[in-house]
Amino acid sequence: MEQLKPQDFPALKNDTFLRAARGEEVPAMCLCGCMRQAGQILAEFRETRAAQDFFASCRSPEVCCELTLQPLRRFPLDAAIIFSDILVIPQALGDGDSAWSRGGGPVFPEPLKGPEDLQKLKPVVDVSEDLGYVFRAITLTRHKISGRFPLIGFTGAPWTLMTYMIEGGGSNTMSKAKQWLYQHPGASTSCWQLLTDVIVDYLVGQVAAGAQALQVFESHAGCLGPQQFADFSLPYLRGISCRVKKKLKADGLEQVPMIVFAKDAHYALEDLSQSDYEVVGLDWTIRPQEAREKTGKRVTLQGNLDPCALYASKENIEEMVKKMLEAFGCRGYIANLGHGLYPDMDPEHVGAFISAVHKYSEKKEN
Ligand code: 1CP
Repeated sequence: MEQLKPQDFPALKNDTFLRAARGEEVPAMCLCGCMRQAGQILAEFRETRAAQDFFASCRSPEVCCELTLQPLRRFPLDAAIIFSDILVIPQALGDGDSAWSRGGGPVFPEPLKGPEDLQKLKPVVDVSEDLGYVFRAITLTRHKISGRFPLIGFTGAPWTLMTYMIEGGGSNTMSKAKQWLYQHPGASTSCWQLLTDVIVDYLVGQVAAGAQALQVFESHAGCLGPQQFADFSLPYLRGISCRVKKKLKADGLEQVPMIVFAKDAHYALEDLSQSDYEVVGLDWTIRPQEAREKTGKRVTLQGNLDPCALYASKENIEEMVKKMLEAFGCRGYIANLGHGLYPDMDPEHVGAFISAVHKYSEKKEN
């Protein structure tokens, strides 16, 4: 396979997503299928994925490119999100090849047990060496997209990544990770600083490779309260957006819109809308009006249909989409789900969601 270079990309023909992200007027409401596991509902995706283990898929630019494009072949979406995972960063900090494996979900067989285990992590990650496979996947995919829609890169935020590194996988309570907040605040801070440094280089590297927007997932914000979020998450989210923007400028790269999604952190929406992100993602547990009141006109909002609404009949899905679009209005809004899809969801119901967005957004004035 020839090595494509991150230059001479085909001209972008559909910039609806990028314009909506920047709060500009768009001809119709924009729709982005960019939540985790979007492809899992498709037979072709499951087939491609089954051919190798999860992280082997992430390391193959050709496989990532194919998995990124499969949902876009089925559905008329306005943006693609690169196939990868937030867990590639903890993996790069650990012992590379064997640190993570997957059964029902990602597993870290030797999670951090106490502050002394931080010594086991690499003190510096060279992103072009340790995460260069993601950059190559982005470059290849951007070329293959041929300008039909923009490509979004992403990362996990420090707190969310640290929960996986301490819990060793998913957890309902995050009690082991939260124990660190109370018992080892200094070590927690060192860990977040290390993660933030890697994340900043990683995001800038994604833009250099061809990413046209960036999303930061703080998926485990919900187990922090308002004060803990203010102390342990927000400063790092702000550090990431501010440092990425500065570094893009210093490196002569284009500025790209940045999206922050802090699941269940409604109490922080006002702060998040003042954190140098152009877009704030919403889960489904907040009313659109309330989210607008808290964020004003400062940012574009993205979301927020309950993914489980896709288990409803197609008629009901259409009705729910109509209500959601009326509540958010067209300007400064990107239609999406409030979180990822589940593998047992019917692709036809995803199609009904997307058709409903097109039907009702095209009718509306901005
Ligand atoms: O939809 C896509 O395929 C886009 C690529 C993508 C993204 C944006 C994947 C592929 N993962 C992610 C982000 C991600 N990964 C998040 C943030 C978004 C969110 O809150 O959902 C998180 C928390 C993860 C961690 C992760 N990866 C989990 C959850 C574990 C837990 O219990 O907490 C799981 C199950 C995965 C595996 C995974 N990543 C991606 C896919 C398609 C899958 C499913 C497994 C597979 O394909 O075999």
